[in-house]
This record gives sequence, C-alpha cells and structure tokens, in this order.
Amino acid sequence: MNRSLQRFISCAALALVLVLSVGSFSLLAKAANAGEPQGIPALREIYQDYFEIGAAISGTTLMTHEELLGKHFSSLTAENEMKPDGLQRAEGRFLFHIADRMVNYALDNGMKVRGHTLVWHAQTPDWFFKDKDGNRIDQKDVITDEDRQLVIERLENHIETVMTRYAGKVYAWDVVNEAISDDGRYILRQDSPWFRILGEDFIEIAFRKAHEVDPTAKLFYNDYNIERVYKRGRTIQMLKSLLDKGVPIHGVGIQGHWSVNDSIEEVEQAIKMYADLGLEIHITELDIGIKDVSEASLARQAEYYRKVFAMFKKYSDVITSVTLWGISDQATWRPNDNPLLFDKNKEPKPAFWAIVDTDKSWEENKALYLGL
Ligand code: 9MR
Repeated sequence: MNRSLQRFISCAALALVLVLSVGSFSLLAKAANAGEPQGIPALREIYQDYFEIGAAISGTTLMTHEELLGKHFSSLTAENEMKPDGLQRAEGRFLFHIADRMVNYALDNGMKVRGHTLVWHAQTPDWFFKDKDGNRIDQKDVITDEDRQLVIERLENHIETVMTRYAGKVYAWDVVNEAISDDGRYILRQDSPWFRILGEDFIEIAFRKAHEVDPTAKLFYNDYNIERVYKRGRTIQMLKSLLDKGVPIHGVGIQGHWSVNDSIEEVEQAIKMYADLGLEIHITELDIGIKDVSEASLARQAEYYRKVFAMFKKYSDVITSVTLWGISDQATWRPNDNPLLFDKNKEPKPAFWAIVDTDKSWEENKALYLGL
C-alpha cells in the first residue's frame, strides 16, 4: 500500500470516528433531555389515548381543588348535585344553579360531563312516591293503576326536564343507579320504592324516556360490586333481558369502591363479560381504600392502582372513561380510608406516581419527573 493511500485511509477512519462520536454525543444529549425532570405530569395528557380520566366534584371542591381539576381531569361528575334531591327537592321546583356552574366549568375547560343520576332508590325526595293525599304509595297494601301512572309521570317528567336542560352538554348519564339486589334470592333490590311501585318496568321506562329526550346521550346502568361474582350473574341477566327487548342501554358503570385486598382478576373477568354484551364500560366511582397512611400502606395502594390501571389500559377499546370518586383525600366520602391519588394537602401520593407509567414503579416515575 503506498503512503498516500495509507494517509487517505487513516484520514477516512478519523473522520468516521469523529462523525460517530458527534452522532452518539447528540443521541446522549437527546436522552438526557428526555430524562430531564418535567415536574408533575397531567393525568389527562397521559391517558388521552386510552380513556377519559374523571373526578367527582362538589360545589365546594370545584373552588378548593380547581387547580388539580383543571390540570389532571378530562371529565367531571357531580358527586351529589345532579341527583334527584339535588335538582328537584320539591315537585316542579327545579334548582339548577350549582349543576349549571359545574357543567359550564367543564365545557369552558374542555372537559366532558357524566350525569349522575336520574333514577335511584336513595337521595330521591319522598314526594316522588306520595299519592295526592300524602300517603307513601310504596307502603300501601294495594297499589292502584292511578298510583302507578302518577309515579311514572313524575319519573318521566324528571328525566325530561333534566336531560333537556343538559342535552348536548352532558354526554353520558347514569340513568338507573343500583337496582340490583345484594341478596342472591332476587335479581332486583326489593327495598327500592321504584321497584315496589312499578316492578321491574321502572328500568325500561327510564331508559326509553332518556333515549327519547336526548338520543345522542350515552345511557348507562351504574352499580357497585357488579364486578364481583356474587352480583355479576344477576346483573348480566338483567342487562341481557333489557337488551333483548331493545331497551336503549349503551353502557355499564362499574363503580369501583375498592380496597387493596380486592381481587383485580375478578374485575378483569367482569369487564370481559360486560363487553361481551356489546356494552361500553365506564369505571364511574373509583377509590381504593387503605387502613392508614404509613409508608407501607401508601406503597401497597400505589401498587394496586398501578396494576388496576395497567389492566384498564389493556381494555381501553371497551373502557372509555375512568372517574375517581373525589379529587383528594381531603374531600372524599371515605375520609378514613385515604382512597384517592392526592393527599389531604392535595399533593400527589405514591398512587398518583404509580399510574403515571404503569410499566414502572411509582418511585421510578417520581424520580424521573421530579429529578430526585
Ligand atoms: O359520595 C356521595 C356522598 O357524599 C353521599 O353522602 C352519598 C349519599 O347516598 O352518596 C355518595 O355517592 C354514592 C353514589 O352516588 C352512588 N354510589 C355510591 C356512592 C358512595 O356512597
């Protein structure tokens, strides 16, 4: 090999080394950039390709938790304010001001609204079930056709007034809440005044009316423990018979008031079974309780949230919304169970970090985003 060829080869080798090292340096720089701490990420961005991520709010938390709400959530549910006793405490006197405020806030901030709930045995004023003499119809020995007609009119009128007001604004409604019995001898809850007066027909009447009033709304049946074996079969039986009759039910709401000891496999099985009915699934009231806020309990809760969100993501073709029942442990119906993602000071808990990336541990996620 002559000298000039030798020189050419060594120059070319040097150039190649230079090019490669500049390339890998910029790759390294890029990797470092990606790993740069970015601060607390927004859940609604993290989950945007999977499902809506929602929170239940009250008139108070809408103000006290506005920052967390606006940053993390893409969907809102009124925890109490859109229930029958929130909207129509006295017959014909609808009070919409708090619900309106919530709905307007959601729409102004690009969020969706789930309506909760139109027909329920609880939080429904007595007058719905009284005859014109003031007697409770559901407690009578003999219920007349006239009694039934009166109650159907009230049920339909409530649905009509509420859904008309929020047509095009509330995209999904829990039309009927908690109608399934906890007692294995019965399909439907026997202590519901709706059931006592109208029998099983009240469910069909409610869904048909809801669909007539707002044909664009997604109509849900919502209940607790319907993912558990003891209640699942009866729920499927009820839903199937309604669907067979052509009743417009579009989805099932699994509430999700759980604790860290509850089986996730059972939930997964139920999701498959409800999906097989052709129904969309919303997780509507998620909160996962722990006994204390020791480091070990918080870590256990984080691991549970991580696993359950990993499973939800796996079924995101059928699960289209996951709503937490509250925002922080400061405002929850289970104050002793500390069941939410933010603590009493509204700071993100290990459970929050756990669902930021369900392929990593909560510690890794936190370190990555906060640079600790
Ligand atoms: O969280 C709600 C709480 O503030 C009310 O006091 C309670 C009254 O019934 O209802 C709670 O919400 C329930 C929801 O509407 C339906 N599923 C069970 C929820 C927790 O009890």
